[in-house]
Amino acid sequence: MSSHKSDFPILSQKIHGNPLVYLDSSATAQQPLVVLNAIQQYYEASHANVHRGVHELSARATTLFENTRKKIQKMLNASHAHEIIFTSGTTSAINLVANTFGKNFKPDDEVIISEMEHHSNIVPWQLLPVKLKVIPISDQGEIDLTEYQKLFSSKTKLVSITHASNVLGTVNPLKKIIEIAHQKNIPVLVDGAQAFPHMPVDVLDLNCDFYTFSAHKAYGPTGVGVLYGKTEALQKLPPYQGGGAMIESVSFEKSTYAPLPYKFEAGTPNIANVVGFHAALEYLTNIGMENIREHEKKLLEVATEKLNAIAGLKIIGSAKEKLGVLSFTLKDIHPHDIATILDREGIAVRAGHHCAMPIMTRFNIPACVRASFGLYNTVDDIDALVKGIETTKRIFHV
Ligand code: ALA
Repeated sequence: MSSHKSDFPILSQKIHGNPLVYLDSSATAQQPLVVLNAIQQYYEASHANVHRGVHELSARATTLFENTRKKIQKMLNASHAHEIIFTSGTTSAINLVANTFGKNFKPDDEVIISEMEHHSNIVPWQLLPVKLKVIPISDQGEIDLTEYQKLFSSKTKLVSITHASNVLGTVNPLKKIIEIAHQKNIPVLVDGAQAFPHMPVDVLDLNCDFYTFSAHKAYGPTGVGVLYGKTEALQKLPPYQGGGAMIESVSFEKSTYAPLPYKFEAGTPNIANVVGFHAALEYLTNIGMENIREHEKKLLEVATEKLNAIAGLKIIGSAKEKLGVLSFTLKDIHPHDIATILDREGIAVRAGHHCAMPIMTRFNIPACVRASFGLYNTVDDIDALVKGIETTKRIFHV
């Protein structure tokens, strides 16, 4: 895959006098110029509220907004456009399901999650009267499928699991996980925030009941997320937030609700950013999700080899199927110190618990450094990271 760095204006700058090396795409990815242009053009030529007006601008805005829904349907291979619900992000999509599907949970009901979940697939369930059953992970950072099967009981209501870990990079064997749950008539929600931007996703092939992801990790703008749900799964859910656009009729005695997807899209949506997201999705499909996956696999291979060769550096997570995510510790140097020194070299990585504290507990570390790759990264970026780590070692005399 040829380098796409020059498509991203933000990446051409210097940080502390050094060329920016952006290795924090798991936190948020950068936007290609086509996305920035699409948002500006939308505001310059087509902005109006959607689904409300008969005037030309409203019709234009509605078409652009709905085009993004159709594009997502196509990319996910979903059966219908109405199965794509716009939210403000993955977190709000999971909260939507928790607060509707979980509305009638009883305190001894159970939701199965895994030990590698991000906080946004832990805390929404903890706000409900429900018990969490946790699938353990191995030292390599892989789901234990035998233990998973043992967690089902007559109280199990849902399996809610990440497609890929934001810390370990592990890509979970979702088809198997979903098949096992379905054999027991239990629906499955997938947190796809990390996976969607980095690999092809086919919800029909996976056969998941719900799939969630965020635009900003997929080279789109912030403030937009997606909840995909099978029609029959979404139809069973009560409305979430009340307001304009989600109703069919309103009186003081009784209101009735709009059909899918609008039933779950109360209020004015994030129109401009949904429109901008279309440009990001076009950009991704023009490059090809398979090509992106291959490119990032190669980067991961090179980075794993080079980082493993650094004395005192320990990589956290060595699953067979991984995304371009490399978390590590370096002797007993605090991850924030490492990230601060790397930043002085122009290298942006994330340090801390990565909003996944239970993973830190599992690997018995307080925190770690994470380098995460996007489609714009190159082997030169990995060399810069290695050089930055060597500088850190020199400063700390380790
Ligand atoms: N989930 C985001 C991350 O992993 C915030 O950094």
